[in-house]
Amino acid sequence: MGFFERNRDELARRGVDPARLPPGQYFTERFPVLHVGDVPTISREQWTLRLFGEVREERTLRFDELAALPHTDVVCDIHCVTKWSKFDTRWTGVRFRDAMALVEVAPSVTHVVEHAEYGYTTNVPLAPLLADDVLLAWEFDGEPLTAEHGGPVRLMLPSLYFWKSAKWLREIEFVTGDRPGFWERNGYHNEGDPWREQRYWGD
Ligand SMILES: Nc1nc2c(c(=O)[nH]1)N[C@H]1C(S)=C(S)[C@@H](COP(=O)(O)O)O[C@H]1N2
Ligand SMILES: [Mo]
Repeated sequence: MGFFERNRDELARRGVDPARLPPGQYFTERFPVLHVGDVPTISREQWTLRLFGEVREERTLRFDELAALPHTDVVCDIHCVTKWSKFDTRWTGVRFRDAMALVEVAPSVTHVVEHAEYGYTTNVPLAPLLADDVLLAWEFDGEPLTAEHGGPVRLMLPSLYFWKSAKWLREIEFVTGDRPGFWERNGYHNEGDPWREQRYWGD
């Protein structure tokens, strides 16, 4: 029996339904740190988030303004394209759609580009971002999000592979038409649905 089968068996032994694991994934209790480049250290006081693009009037929020919006806890499973999944992760933040409501987005908008520190970008259609469990998150497991996991604020979009959840989020751009981001231009699948195993170009 191979590693992936043993891993699924282990999950079942723990009373977790192995059907929660997308194809080709294994579960881990660790929380790997994955990104390109250095970890930026930016304080909550220095941090801002700009909402721009095809909106009536763009806005830039400070951390305290974001944190003053109604916020919520989400418990979700996360799936990295490098094949690890982590179950029942708990995040605190503002729902993406509540932040989006602060700017009047043009009806023509179809996609969003997340812009992070050091120029990391990732593209997502608007529809999956409007789900209940999509957050601009600043806490993990009840603690401030550490710099290595994307603090002060990261996007949390559990329905797609984890590279679509930008750490060190700084700008949200609303666009009409798709515009592939960093990994999407460098070999990763444009859509990135873990249940369809959309890892790389051509999958
Ligand atoms: N800004 C930025 N966000 C990023 C990345 C990155 O390189 N830069 N990597 C992505 C990838 S590939 C993964 S798997 C997750 C990893 O998040 P973690 O380090 O908190 O586990 O962050 C995503 N967000
Ligand atoms: Mo990843």
